Amino acid sequence: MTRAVPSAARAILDGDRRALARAISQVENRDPSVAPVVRALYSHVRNVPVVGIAGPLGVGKSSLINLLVARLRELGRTVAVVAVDPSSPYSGGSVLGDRIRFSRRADDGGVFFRSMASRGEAGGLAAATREVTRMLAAANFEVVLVETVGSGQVDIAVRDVATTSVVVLVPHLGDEVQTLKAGLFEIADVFCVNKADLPGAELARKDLAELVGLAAARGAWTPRVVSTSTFPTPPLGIAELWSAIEDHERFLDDSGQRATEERRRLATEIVELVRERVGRELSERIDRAPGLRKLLDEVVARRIDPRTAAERVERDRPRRG
Ligand SMILES: Nc1nc2c(ncn2[C@@H]2O[C@H](COP(=O)(O)OP(=O)(O)OP(=O)(O)O)[C@@H](O)[C@H]2O)c(=O)[nH]1
Ligand SMILES: [Mg+2]
Repeated sequence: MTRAVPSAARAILDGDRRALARAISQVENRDPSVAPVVRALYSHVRNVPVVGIAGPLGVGKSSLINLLVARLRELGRTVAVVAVDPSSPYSGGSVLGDRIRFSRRADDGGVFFRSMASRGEAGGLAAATREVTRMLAAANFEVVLVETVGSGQVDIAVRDVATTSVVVLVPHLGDEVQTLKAGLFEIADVFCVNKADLPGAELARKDLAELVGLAAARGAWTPRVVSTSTFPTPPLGIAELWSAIEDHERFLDDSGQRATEERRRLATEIVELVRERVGRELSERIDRAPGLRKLLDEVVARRIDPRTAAERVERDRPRRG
């Protein structure tokens, strides 16, 4: 079956940044009309490094990204940055929307910055972010950097998005060691001890290196530990940070893990897309469609329990496979 390539997809492939920005907004807003564009771009997506930069608030993720962008431009690579802001489940607003301080590099066509508000759950966010990173790859960016902030849940979803995950920490690891135990440790391919200009940085690096040594190697890759400082000038360790990321990318190719992990991520993405779509559809229908309303009435009257009702809803869905 052949389908016409939508003009927006053509424009994105041809490097039209406005078309790209518009399509990204549509993905961000879960606008279903972007589907033909996403579909048309898919076969043009190349396997580019997607580097997740995660870590607690204020450790210097944005500052590091700024310098990584500069480093990549020095190396002649084009780069796109996506910053994911977690929205507070209480206020519904974006907590950190105004805190990103990327320098704009407005006249450099080889760089693209974009922030995305995180609506919905971490899983749905990961799926949307992946769609966006693929658009960026189709638009010919050679490296994609993704900054995620704070909340453990969002950080952990980084593994469903990134090919290499960098976890940024700062000296005085007290609190962060707890964070590591809570799961950040498992997601890191590279640890970055930033603010190496502050006292205690060397100790922090050694502690981390020791922890990494103690942990069982994950698929034969031992996470690297790099120290950086973005401030005060001159910056330190940025080239080393990029080399560690590249080493991990090379490891993915040499070991065959790139393909295995991409398959796992795609499976997760499909599940999340179905979960999101089916969930949304059902939420809209549950108290409106006559059959479902009746079922809900029965549950309210305590004649059917919610679990049984859920099974019936599921049973009545058409199946496949
Ligand atoms: N001393 C020192 N301060 C730094 C360094 N890197 C960043 N900072 C400062 O740390 C603060 C936070 O930096 P950001 O780059 O915004 O950190 P972030 O992790 O992106 O912050 P959020 O996105 O809000 O989580 C700023 O005041 C920076 O100037 C560093 O290497 N040394
Ligand atoms: Mg930031």
